[in-house]
Amino acid sequence: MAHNVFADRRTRFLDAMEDGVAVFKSWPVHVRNGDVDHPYRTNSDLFLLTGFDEPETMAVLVKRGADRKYVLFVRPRDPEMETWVGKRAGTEGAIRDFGADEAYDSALFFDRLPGLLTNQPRLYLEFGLDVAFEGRVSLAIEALKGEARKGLCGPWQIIDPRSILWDMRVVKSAHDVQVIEDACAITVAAFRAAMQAATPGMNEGELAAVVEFEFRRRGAHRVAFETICASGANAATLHYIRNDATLGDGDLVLIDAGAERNMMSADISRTFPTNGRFTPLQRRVYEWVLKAQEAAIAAVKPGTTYAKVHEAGLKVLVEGLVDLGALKGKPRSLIETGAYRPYFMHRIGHWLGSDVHDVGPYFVDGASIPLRAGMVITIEPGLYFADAPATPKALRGIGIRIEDDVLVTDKGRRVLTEALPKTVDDIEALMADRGAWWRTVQPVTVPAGKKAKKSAKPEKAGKAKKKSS
Ligand SMILES: [Mn+2]
Repeated sequence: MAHNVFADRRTRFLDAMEDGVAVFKSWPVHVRNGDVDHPYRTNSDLFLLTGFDEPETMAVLVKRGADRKYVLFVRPRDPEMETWVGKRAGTEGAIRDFGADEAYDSALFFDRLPGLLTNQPRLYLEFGLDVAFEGRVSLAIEALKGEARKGLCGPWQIIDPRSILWDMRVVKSAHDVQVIEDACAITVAAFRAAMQAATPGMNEGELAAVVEFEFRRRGAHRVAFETICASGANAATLHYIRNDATLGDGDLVLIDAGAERNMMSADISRTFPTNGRFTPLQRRVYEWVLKAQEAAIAAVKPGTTYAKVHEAGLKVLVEGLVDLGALKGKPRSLIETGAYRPYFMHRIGHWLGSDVHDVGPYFVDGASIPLRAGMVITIEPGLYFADAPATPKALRGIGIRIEDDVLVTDKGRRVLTEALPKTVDDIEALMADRGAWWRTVQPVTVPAGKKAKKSAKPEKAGKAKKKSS
């Protein structure tokens, strides 16, 4: 069933492309240090069209009228390497499990490329990503043109397939939405845990680890992005990932995190008091951000624009800044002059999907694009008061962002992350039994009985050995 999803996407892509050849390449493995690599994650476009997540992969789609072909170039089976780093699909697996019409060893890609490109009118290739690879491909095309007297020619046009894929990806299928909802459910559970685990004196990194612990045991394959866990004034750094300060009593902590599952992301932010109770001033600031978020979410519906959603949130934030004494003047002119920017310096949100900041246009010909059912957008207003001389004294060290993931529906919107508390009262209620998470944490993904039996065997064998020696 799962593979039909990828076959469907290939069909949609092939329907949209003109006659020619499309080549997609996996990302390279990146060295971290010495012989340690960064965790591997392949190119989202390649994955969405193939479901194949191994490195050193090229996917080729060929179209000539109704004639279509799907070729995968993959790492060959290698028993020794597989012993060290895990199973490979190999060429047989690429055909049997991933639906390729033909499959070859990836080392043969440049041998086979001229044959694939010969007399094709155009090549679809993502460029600007791997210039060495793209350079070799263009040399292969040039070499074919040198064979013109033999009747061979390479494609005259190179088109970036993202011209098709961005449109395909920005409107989610029912299946895409379901996978995003899985990632959202995991992320909601992790944030609940963090709220119930937080206590002053903890380290930001420890709290971030609670979030990521919940991600993994609930089925996330990785984080969608580095977890941000920023207490006090650290929250004024939008993408703070040092996560090494101590949570101060009376401080707020801002967590912005998302699980990735089956190559789809969630992205949530919540800000809450480390000790479970907002101060009156924190509550005031928080409720302005929440009001702005609610206004922006309420603006989400088909036919409206991204810009209008942004403006709906911005208007409330600026009213808040005036109410809080951070700005003086009429909200309208403060928006026109951009006077609010020291306290709110980003946009209201972004597309969400396989990439956390998902692909897809926001503007076409300078005009903000209309929202369509199936789009998923994050709504994440914030107010940030850095610990700086220009910031009103009382507000310094307060940084608040509230972020939810919102699906545009036929009639309006559905907040995919609405199960997570976000009013002051609901957060305080959830945190009332401070540190409860540490006392109640139980395994959720491992069926305890089965696993315990297995691991008991070698233990017994070990004991027996000890006795006999
Ligand atoms: Mn976000």
